[in-house]
Amino acid sequence: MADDRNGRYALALTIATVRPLDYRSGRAHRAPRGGTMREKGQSLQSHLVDEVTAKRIDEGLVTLLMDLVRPANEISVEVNRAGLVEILGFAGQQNVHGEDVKKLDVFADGLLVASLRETGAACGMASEEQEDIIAPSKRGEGAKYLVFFDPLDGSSNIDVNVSIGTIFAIYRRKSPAGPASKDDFLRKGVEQVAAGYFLYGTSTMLVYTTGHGVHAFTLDPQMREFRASQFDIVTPARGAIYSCNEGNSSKWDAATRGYVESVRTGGKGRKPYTSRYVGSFVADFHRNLLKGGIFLYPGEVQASGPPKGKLRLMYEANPMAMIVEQAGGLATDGRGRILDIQCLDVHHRTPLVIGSKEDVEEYLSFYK
Ligand code: AFP
Repeated sequence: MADDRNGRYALALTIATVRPLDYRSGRAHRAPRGGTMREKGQSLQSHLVDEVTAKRIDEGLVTLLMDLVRPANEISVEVNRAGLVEILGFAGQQNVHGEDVKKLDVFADGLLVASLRETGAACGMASEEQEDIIAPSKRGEGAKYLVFFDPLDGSSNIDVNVSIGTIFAIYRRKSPAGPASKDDFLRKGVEQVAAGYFLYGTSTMLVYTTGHGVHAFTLDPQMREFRASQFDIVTPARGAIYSCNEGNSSKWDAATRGYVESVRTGGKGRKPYTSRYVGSFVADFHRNLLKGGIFLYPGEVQASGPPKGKLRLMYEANPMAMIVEQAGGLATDGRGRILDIQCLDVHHRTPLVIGSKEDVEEYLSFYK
């Protein structure tokens, strides 16, 4: 942890030196052997330091992840206060204190960008909220990583108090220096070095992967600290849940309609699947990751060319595809692996079918 070009690793350095107390027992954590101690209740910072010690990630990635964690912590507070907007004022207006009130998704975007620019851990950013690539701060120009994020996915659910989330994907730059180039952003998901999401639900959770398993951390609302709740998540090989907006079924291709009909009605000695659709991708994905099942946002059939998807490749489909594959599942656009799609534009859209391995394989069998 000695290399500290921009003084950015002070936090990780402190954590490496002072071992935190165990969350439940109050005992100090044992020094990790080979940096692989993974215990429920371990703080996120402590876990990330262990990952660096085990050489699974580097300090630059720790800084970047913590740059996402800090705003997510604040977003979580604001999401909980969202109902008060009714009382305190609406977007574009002033609240009772005479301050401008921003829409929550714009507010979340601003927090993430400011955090990433402050430490200079990213050489570029792309956000669902902004049309253009976001330039780094001066100190970020030498950073190794660039990041995509959807600051508040499912934001149409804010007004009705339903779970929403922040999704992120991190790539290593290809250009040698300076702000990330356009080519640094036009990548395949298979090149992601890390991906994850924050779920603002009954608890706030972080689920992430750096290609070494999928780990979940839950925010302690008192301490405002993320604590490990599950390491090495494995998604069931088959589920009994299907998640899709069936109101769109007339726009789907025959294979997709046939598949959804088969899981909806059962048959072949199998019970019908349960339908569960929140309309917040993070919430639908998280439930299916833990319980097993399949999420579908198929493309709309066009007069010519491939079906047109709604979800965004770089900050919805790819990060979740990396997580699901790490957990033993699959993600496809109906024609191939999501992670192999070449991004053509930072806001590229794709059809997406994602979830338990056997369920996604069965979906694909309807194309044969
Ligand atoms: P919003 O962020 O506009 O609410 O969109 C959410 C989303 O991108 C994704 O989170 C949902 O799975 C999907 O769209 C829901 O789309 P439908 O409302 O068309 O079912």
